[in-house]
Amino acid sequence: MKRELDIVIISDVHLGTYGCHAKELLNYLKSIKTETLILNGDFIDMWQFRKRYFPKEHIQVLQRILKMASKGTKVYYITGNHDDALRRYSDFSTGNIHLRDKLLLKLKDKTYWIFHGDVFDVFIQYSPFISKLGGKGYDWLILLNRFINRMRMAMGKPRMSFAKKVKSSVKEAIKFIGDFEDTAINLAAEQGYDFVVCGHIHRAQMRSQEVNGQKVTYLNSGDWVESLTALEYKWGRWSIYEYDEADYEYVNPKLRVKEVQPAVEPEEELLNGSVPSTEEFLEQLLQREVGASK
Ligand SMILES: [Mn+2]
Repeated sequence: MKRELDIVIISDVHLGTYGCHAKELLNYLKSIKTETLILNGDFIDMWQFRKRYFPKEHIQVLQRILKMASKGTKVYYITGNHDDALRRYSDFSTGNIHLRDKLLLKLKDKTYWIFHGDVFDVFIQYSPFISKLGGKGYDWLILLNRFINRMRMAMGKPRMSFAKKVKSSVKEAIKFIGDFEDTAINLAAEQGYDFVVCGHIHRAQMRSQEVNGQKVTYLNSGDWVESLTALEYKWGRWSIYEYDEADYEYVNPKLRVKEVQPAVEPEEELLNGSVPSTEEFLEQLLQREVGASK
C-alpha cells in the first residue's frame, strides 16, 4: 500500500555524489503516490559530474521519477546552484515534467513562492550593500548571483558554496541558517506571498512569522545527504517527513534471504515507450554541459 499525498517537495538530493542517499530516497519514492512532486533544486549535482560517479541506485531514482510522471504525477524540476547548467532551459516542459527556475502556486487561496534559495548566498554575503536596494525579486537576484559568481570565477575563486560555510564553523552556519530564513521571510512578505518554500541549506523547517501584520510561513524540505527529509501536503496541511529505516524493513538486508528477479524489469518496460531512457537523458545533459563549457 502506497501512502497517498497531494504534494511532495524534496530538495538537495545531489545525485551523482557520494553523499547522496539514493537507496533511501528510492525506498521513500516507492512508498508514496503523489499528485505533484516538486524537486526543489540540486537534484542532480552537475558540479561533480566530471567524476563520472553515477551508481545504479542513482539511475533508479531517475527512472522512478520518470515512472511516476508517466503514471500521472506532475513533476516540477526546479533548478538549484548545483544544477544551474539547466537554468538556460527553464520553462521547458515534456509530458508531466516541467523544468523551472522558480514556481508560483496557488493553494487554498494562499500564494506559494517556491525556489531553491541559492540566490540568498549573494544576498547574505553582501547584505549591507544589497539590503539597501531592497528585495527586487527573484529574477533580479539570480542575475546578480550569476554575475558575482562569474566575477569570482574570473578571479580564480570558486563559486560560492554553502557547504564551505558549514565546514568553516558551526556558529557561522547557525547564523547563516538564521539569516537565510529571515531573508526568505522578509522578501516573501515584501512581495505579498503567504508561503516561501526553499531548499539549499539542508535543514528542514516549518515556521510562521508576522512581518508588518502579514503572516508568512517558511518551509524548507531539507536534503537527502544528511537529514533525509521531505515536505508533504495532505488534507490541507503541511508536514515534514523524516526517513526512518524501520519503515522499510522489507529492504533490510538481514531480512533479504533470496531475491527472485522478474523476467522483465518493470522500469525497463516503461522506457520502451515514448519516454526517453534515463541513459539517453543523461547523455543529452552531459553533451549540453560539455557543449556549454566550450
Ligand atoms: Mn544548493
